[in-house]
Amino acid sequence: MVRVDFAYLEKTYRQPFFDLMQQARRVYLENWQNNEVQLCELLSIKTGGCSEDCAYCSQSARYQTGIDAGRLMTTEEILPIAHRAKQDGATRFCMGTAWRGVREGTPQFESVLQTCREVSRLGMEVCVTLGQLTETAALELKAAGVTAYNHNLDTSPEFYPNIVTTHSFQDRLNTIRYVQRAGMAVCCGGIIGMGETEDDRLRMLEIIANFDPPPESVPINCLMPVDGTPLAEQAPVDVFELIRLIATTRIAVPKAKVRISAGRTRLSREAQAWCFFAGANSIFYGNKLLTAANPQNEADLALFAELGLTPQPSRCDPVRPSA
Ligand code: SAM
Ligand code: DTB
Ligand code: SF4
Repeated sequence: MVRVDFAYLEKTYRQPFFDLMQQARRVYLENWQNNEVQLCELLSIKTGGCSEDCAYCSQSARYQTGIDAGRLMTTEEILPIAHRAKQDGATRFCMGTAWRGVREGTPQFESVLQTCREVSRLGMEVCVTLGQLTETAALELKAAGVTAYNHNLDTSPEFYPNIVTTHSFQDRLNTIRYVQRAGMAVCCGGIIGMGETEDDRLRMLEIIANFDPPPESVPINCLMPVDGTPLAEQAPVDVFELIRLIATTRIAVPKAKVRISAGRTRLSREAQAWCFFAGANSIFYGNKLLTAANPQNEADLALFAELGLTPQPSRCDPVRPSA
């Protein structure tokens, strides 16, 4: 594997816009070719009341955001929602919990495992984002049919302590390692617009692009400012910074799905078209993310029709670490 270094990312990211677009499109065509976009549906299966202090998050118990702590949804409650997501055309179903991490052997984790077994029987890719894992918990999730685990680095190691103090950047890396060792695909990206610099974003990308194996998908979230959180007043991200980051991610991690994630409600159709041209090939689909709004399905399908994009069929091919 060739190391992607910071200097290369910076040079790539800062070249004239249209040169960057052309380079990213070339890399996209070498690796994907087909104008397909993966549709992933999200469901928050345990909302709010989280012990952590992530400054962007509506679900932290430390901030008054109007999101109350809920209980874990049962398998019976989740299955019809997954089924409907499949009927709507989603091929990946992603379930999230407002947990610091998983506690093995608890009835809650057993229930999540049962849910994963059942959702995987629907023939969808199963992704979960449950916070920190132990090595054993990762193996149990893999055995339950989970194809991908989402665990974002969110920003650079240098900026991370400005955003979260209740766990460390190294904790995040450890969980990602356990996911790789268990043979699940890693879904790992970040958030932009939290007050970090463009260099912070590239330092995060440098780490993600050098994972071994590389991540299967890289979600790029634009901060959705939440009233009551320390980041409530952050200004929106400059759209060209977003498009440049997507393009640089496509070039740095050519075989990963690059997902335009949170914040699409604030992007125009034209901005989204540029994101796809820059190499994005996955979106969160469905009217809701975890707690925040997402574009309506009809609007997404109309944009796909306009651009000649088609939904990507399911491919369950988790990758294994080489060492
Ligand atoms: N608790 C688990 C964790 O922290 O990994 C899983 C859920 S957490 C909500 C998943 C990811 O959602 C975060 O890492 C962050 O990237 C993204 N996210 C959460 N709130 C967001 C917001 N307000 N704007 C943009 N992205 C957000
Ligand atoms: C990811 O990178 N983005 C998703 C998913 N992984 C779990 C979450 C976005 C959350 C947006 C804010 C909310 O809905 O509360
Ligand atoms: Fe939100 Fe996850 Fe942080 Fe909890 S650990 S506050 S759910 S981002």
